[in-house]
Order: sequence, then C-alpha cells, then structure tokens
Amino acid sequence: MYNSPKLDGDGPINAMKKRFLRFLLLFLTILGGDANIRKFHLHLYGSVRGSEGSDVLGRFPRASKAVCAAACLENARCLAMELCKDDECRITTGQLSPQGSNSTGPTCQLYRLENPCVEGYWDRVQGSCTQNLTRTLPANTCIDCRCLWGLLNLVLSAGESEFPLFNGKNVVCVITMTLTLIGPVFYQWTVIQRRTPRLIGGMTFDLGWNDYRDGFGSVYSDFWMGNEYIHQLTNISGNRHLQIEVIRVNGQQVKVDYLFSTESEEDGYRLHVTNIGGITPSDDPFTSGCLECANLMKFTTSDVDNDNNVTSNCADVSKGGWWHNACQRSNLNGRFGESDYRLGINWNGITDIFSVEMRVRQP
Ligand SMILES: [Ca+2]
Repeated sequence: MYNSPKLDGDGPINAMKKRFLRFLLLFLTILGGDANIRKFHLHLYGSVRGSEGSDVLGRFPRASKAVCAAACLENARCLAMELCKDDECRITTGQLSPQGSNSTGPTCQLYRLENPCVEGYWDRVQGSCTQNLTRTLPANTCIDCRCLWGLLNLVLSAGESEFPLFNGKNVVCVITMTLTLIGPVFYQWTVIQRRTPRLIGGMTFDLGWNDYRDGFGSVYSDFWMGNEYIHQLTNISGNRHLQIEVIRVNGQQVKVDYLFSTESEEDGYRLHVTNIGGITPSDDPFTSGCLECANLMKFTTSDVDNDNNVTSNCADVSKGGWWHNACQRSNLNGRFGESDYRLGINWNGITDIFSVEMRVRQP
C-alpha cells in the first residue's frame, strides 16, 4: 500500500507527476524480471458493490485503470482492484463473498488477477495456491524486512507492503530505489513509527509505558512498533540506520538520516543517536530536527518520568512518549494536527506537519 498522502497532490501538476511516477514504477516493475508478477493479468470479473469482504489495501482517488493496476501489482498482497463510480480505485486481497454482495456501497468494476489455482487463491508472496490469505511465518524467523525479503525470495521493487513477522506482529516494509552509476540500489526499510492523516481524527499517542514498550496502532494508519521491538531491531539485529521523513503541510519533504540504537528496558530504552545527513542543505534548521538533543536520554511516558525537567513530566506536557530531554525540542509522537508546539508533533519547533515516518535498515 502506498503512503498516498505523499503523492495525492491537489493541483493538476501534482496529479500529472503522480501518474507519471506510477507509470514509471509499473515500467520498472515489468523490466525488473518478476516472473510471478509478469504472468498475471488483471481481467474484468464483474460489478460489485462495496469490497465483497476483502481487505482493502489502498484507496486511490481519481486513479486511472492503469494507475490502479500498477498500484495493485506493486503490493504483494493485492489480488484484485475495484474501479468505482466515484472514480475511486481500491486495491484489495480479492476474496469473494460466497453469499454474494449485500453491500450498499458504490458500484465498482472488479478486476481480478488471473491465477493458476483450481481452488483457493494465488499467494504472490509464497508463490503457491492457498485457501487462506493469512500468511504465518515461523516465530522469530525474521525480525526485519531485509531478512523477510530473503526468506521469501521476494523480488525487489520500489513500494510498500505489510507483513506479519516477529511473533505475528504486523510490520510495514518500504523498498526504496536509488539510481547509481552501477545501476539501481534497493534498500529494505522496516518502519517503526508513522503518523498520517489517513485515520480521520487520528489516534492518541498519549499512552503509558507498557503501550510504548509493546507497541500500538495499526500498520494501515498510525502506529508505534514498540520500544522492545525497536531495541531488538537496532541494538541486537543491527538496523542502526534511521531515516526520518517529515512532510510539512506546504508539501516540503525532508529526509534526515541518523545512526540510531536504543538500550533495553532495564536502561529505560536509552537513546543513542548521531546525525549522518539529510537531503536538504545543512543550514536549514528543519533538517536537523534536533533528535540529537535527546541523545542518551531514557524514554519517558506519562506514567514514567525519565526526563531532565525537574518540575514536569515532558510526556504529560507534550501528550506523547519520547526520549524527552527538558521538553519540546523534538517530539514526533505529539498530537496530530495540533499547532501548539508544546502539544503537537514537533520537529525543532516546526509544527505544520502533514505526516511522519521513522524507518530503519542495516547501514
Ligand atoms: Ca520530569
């Protein structure tokens, strides 16, 4: 599923850019030699109302048939797409209701991937027919997306997918591609935090120690993967390259890179962080974000005060758990959509933030 807010511009120029990017991705996917993808075709199955009980993996307003198909092919869980009368494209897991549709939603043209299965559905990740689309991996086989890609022998193509791993915990994997002189280089990122406007009203991040330790939220909207998971991912599995991507309300997109790891719960998930660069000029204060201001701080939540403010609990003041120092230099877990820097998502004093993603990979 795409992080659609990045691409869903309002103006015609952004819409053209979006279409071009999708065609480019589809082209690269086809060129990429993915035999599992190339042998499938989306064919018209009929009209449906609603999504027939399928899991909706992504919604793309004003998407053409080709753009919708590209979005489906880029998501390994997608087995069908629906083009609806209100010009919405939905990509789905493609199950059909045995009782037929009784939804009152808009009428949609349902396209399904042709597959070789006599019964059941083609699992594009496992490469086999299955009666059940829920994939279960052996416990603790993988902890990060790089391991997962190797285990499942997945083809690398830029995009985003969700998988269950680490004892069934759902994770979001983001594959990015960088063109170099020797050809494209792909990176497999494991997303550890996300704030998006997808979930209307947003969800609160003003939660306690156990919530932050174990993780909360949904991989389809806002989430915190959990301090214990982040500790294992960074300090034990070596995913110490952290990239923070922040998109402001005005569309400015900034990526900042750090070396990053956290200690165990016994040491309060203490933070180790060093800035190793961003893609915008270093004299722009927005690029620093001041996560470094929290270096060596323990994590603080509303019920566990480990910060340096002697009179207040910064997580309580800032409405979100974080490696707070003496409050308000940075906090990506504040209230979504809140303009008051003390309460909202705060990146070095900048609060007009549209979305945030924190992701890690091995250096
Ligand atoms: Ca305090």
